Amino acid sequence: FTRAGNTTHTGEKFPIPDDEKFSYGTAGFRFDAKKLPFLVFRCAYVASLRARQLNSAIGVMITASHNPEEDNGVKLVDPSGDMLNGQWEKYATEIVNASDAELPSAVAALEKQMSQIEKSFIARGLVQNARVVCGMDTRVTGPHLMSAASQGSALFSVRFENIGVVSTPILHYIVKSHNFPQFANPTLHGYYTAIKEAFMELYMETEEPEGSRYQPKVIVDCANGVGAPRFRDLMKEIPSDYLEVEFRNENGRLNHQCGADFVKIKQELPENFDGIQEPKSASFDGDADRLIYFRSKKGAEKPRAAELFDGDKIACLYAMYIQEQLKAYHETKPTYNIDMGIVQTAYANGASTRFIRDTLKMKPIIVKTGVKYLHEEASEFDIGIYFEANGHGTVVFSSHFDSIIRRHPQTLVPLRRLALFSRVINETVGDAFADLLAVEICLRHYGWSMDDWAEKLYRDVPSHQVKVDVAKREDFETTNAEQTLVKPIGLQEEIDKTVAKYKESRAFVRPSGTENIVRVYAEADTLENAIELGETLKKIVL
Ligand code: 16G
Ligand code: ZN
Repeated sequence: FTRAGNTTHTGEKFPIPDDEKFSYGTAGFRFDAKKLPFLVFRCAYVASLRARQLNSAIGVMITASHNPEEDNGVKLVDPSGDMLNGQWEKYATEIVNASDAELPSAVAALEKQMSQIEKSFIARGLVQNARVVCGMDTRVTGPHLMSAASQGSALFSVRFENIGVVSTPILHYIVKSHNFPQFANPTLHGYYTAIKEAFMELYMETEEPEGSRYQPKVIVDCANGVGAPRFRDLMKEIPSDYLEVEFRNENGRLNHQCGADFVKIKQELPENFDGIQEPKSASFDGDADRLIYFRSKKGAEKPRAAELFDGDKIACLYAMYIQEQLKAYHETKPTYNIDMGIVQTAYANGASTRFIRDTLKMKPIIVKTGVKYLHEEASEFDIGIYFEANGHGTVVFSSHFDSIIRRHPQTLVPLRRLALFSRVINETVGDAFADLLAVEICLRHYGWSMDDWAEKLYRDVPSHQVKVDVAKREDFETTNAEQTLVKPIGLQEEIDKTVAKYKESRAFVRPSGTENIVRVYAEADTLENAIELGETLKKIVL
């Protein structure tokens, strides 16, 4: 039996099995693209209600990121450019799960949550800033879903702005710029200009040390996604003697045998990068919010094996650079300190966590998987660096940092660097383009080649990841930032016993938040042992 079916923007009835419940996951709603039209249509109502309530711009991003080409997804962006507020994730879930018949009462219930003041603003028509800003990735299903979003917003007469094919971080940036005009011009060009100018100024403030082995060139794997057109646009603005970018994987099948997720999970070179070593290579994912540097692994048995410079390596590079600049500030014995923190997930390579603790003398904070958890925790600091090992991450800066560093002309070079670095970075969310430019600045500052970057920070502990198909991922529950299983009862003890048999080992099992599977992560002294440990744990979980 199915619910009568929900009407899409084209008036079709989309049948939904009675027991199917959609939930707003870590990446919004994400499914086979066939299911998406009515979901996007409904999400656009929610976005337009929130836009009216706050008299602000709200973002809608149509993307399924690194997932297969056939999938698509939708997520909402709050006026600050951050991810959607948790309470509104619940509202979105209620609206999306209502049948056609239930919809008016679900919308009325939502409107009832608004305060009297908000309602009176709306009643008096004081909603001139309300708008829904919608972007999409390069998937063929994007334009149809864009029209679903446009018609969903039209139901509440909220202004709709289609910004076309953009990366997810560009959409976040433009939403923020609409609401904070001093931040940047709220257009694609505004984004390019702001990042380019900050990069070029910071480049001028960077001194390459004598004997530098830095090479100003990167070969970029665009995952056949949005990085291809949009990073090309951005790089047209930056002279090639500052940085030369060679583009690969621009027009093939999206995320297929390429892209940051492929490279990270498989630890393998993407298509069209056979045997590549120098100068540097990097992969974006399909919507360009992840960045992984890599090169061909020297002396590896597998011919396509890749050595990764993942989110952890990027985070540590940033941390080292920022710490050095910040030192100059604290040496002036200022009245107010500027604190700095670093946030990771359980997937962070053990060696990176040790490097942060022992060399940088910082206390890394470990949180649950999902950008919003990292972002939230990083926002507690004046300078909060966060990265997932998969290459998603950024640096966020507090208003305290703003008032001390960013809003004043600085005489000290390290402080000018900090101010500029904060503008190269896209604070709203991890941004592969901005992150790549920031990495290049750090490498140039230290005069490092890939060899240097590999050797001077730390060596990764060998790791292995496995997916396990289970009947119900809900049977698995974790605690301790996902590092300990509390359900099924007894399983954690068995995992612990197995892990104890390996040297330098660490492992955890957690249910995926995006697929109906359980993931196993294992580290050990050698790659063979990490693989063996991972596969043994898989058998235990099954
Ligand atoms: C989503 C998350 C990403 C996380 C991944 C984990 C956002 C924007 N994206 O893609 O941060 O690493 O899910 O997937 O939050 P998993 O739960 O299937 O392992
Ligand atoms: Zn992505």
